Amino acid sequence: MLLGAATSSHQIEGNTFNDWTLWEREGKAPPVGEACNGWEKMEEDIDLLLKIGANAYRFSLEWSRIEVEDGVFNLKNLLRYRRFVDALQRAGITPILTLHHFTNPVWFYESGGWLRKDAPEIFGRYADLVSRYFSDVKLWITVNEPNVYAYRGYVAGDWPPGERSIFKAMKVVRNMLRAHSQAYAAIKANVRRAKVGIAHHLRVFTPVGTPGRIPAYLREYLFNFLPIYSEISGKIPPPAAFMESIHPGGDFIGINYYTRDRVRFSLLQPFGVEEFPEGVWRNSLGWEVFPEGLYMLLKKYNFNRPVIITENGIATESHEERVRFIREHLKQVKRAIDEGVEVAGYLYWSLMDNYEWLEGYKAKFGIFTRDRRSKGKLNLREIWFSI
Ligand code: IFM
Repeated sequence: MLLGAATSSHQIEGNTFNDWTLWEREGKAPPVGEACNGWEKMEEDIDLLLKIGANAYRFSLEWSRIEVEDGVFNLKNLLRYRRFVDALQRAGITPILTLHHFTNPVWFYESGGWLRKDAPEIFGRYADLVSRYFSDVKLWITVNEPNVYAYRGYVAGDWPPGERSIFKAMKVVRNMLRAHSQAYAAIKANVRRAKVGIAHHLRVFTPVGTPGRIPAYLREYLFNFLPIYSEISGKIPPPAAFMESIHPGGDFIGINYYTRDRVRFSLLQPFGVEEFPEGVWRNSLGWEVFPEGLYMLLKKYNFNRPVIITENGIATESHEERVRFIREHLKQVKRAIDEGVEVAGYLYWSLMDNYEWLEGYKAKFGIFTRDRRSKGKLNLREIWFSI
């Protein structure tokens, strides 16, 4: 079984230049600055992984470093990731490469981004180039959390590009699924043994009272079911498309799991309103911690394939609480395994405290932390012990 941790490029590398940089410069998000100095010190992360006994590491390639202009690739930067993958493999750690984790090159963003008609082909070209250089990497994630990306950027509007249109959000989901399909085909053509999937953010939606079933069902359908069903079946259902065919994929099911929403019916909000009862275990961002939800989702969304828990983590200042969180979730993983679900991996989010988007550096998801004042010198806040 793959056991390890996950990160993403913008959240740890520092000094990135992409659409989030523009968002930060407009004062709409805290500045990422040097983050964890990961671009300079990636290899140090291997020591951290070895320290926790990890045999796998999920991280993302920063598209904006690789495709610096439309169709112009910076091979020097690509080879920097190549060296890192070599070092991981020498250390006996399986790399799991993510091609898109929320951030986009500025040229892509400014020309329409994921609303561009040709966005899937553009992404497919990037996936094709990258996979030629990593033909020995077995595990690939094309896109991370297309549902969250589309919701935050195109419905809530608090992430770039700050749109508020369900119609556009559906177009973005459709394009990301098409892009996944293009990338899937490119990677499979270049990497003989590749296993390719999407990292889906799944949530448990619990209705409050009988009328709450309606908005809970709507959320379940759009947020959980639509992207994962499209990936597995190769058909994108309404309202994102009318059973449009894409490449059926999902060599494994990637699940990112954090929380559940309790949903109450509202006449004013088709998706209902969330309830926050007292006395519930919550992380430092106020998200409910509900370990049993992982079991429920593993049972419901395994599609009789191997599942990799591509993210699961807690924002907390307390080491003890993090250990308790991991233990409780692993118990639920075991429960699902005992009932026949094939769980091929568990990756804790995150290896180290990092840039949590709008929350900046306030949310502490890390097993380790970095003392940012000393320019990324490691300060080992170690909480991992035998779980
Ligand atoms: O930090 C994020 C990550 O980028 C995507 N999944 C959820 C994490 C915690 O919010």
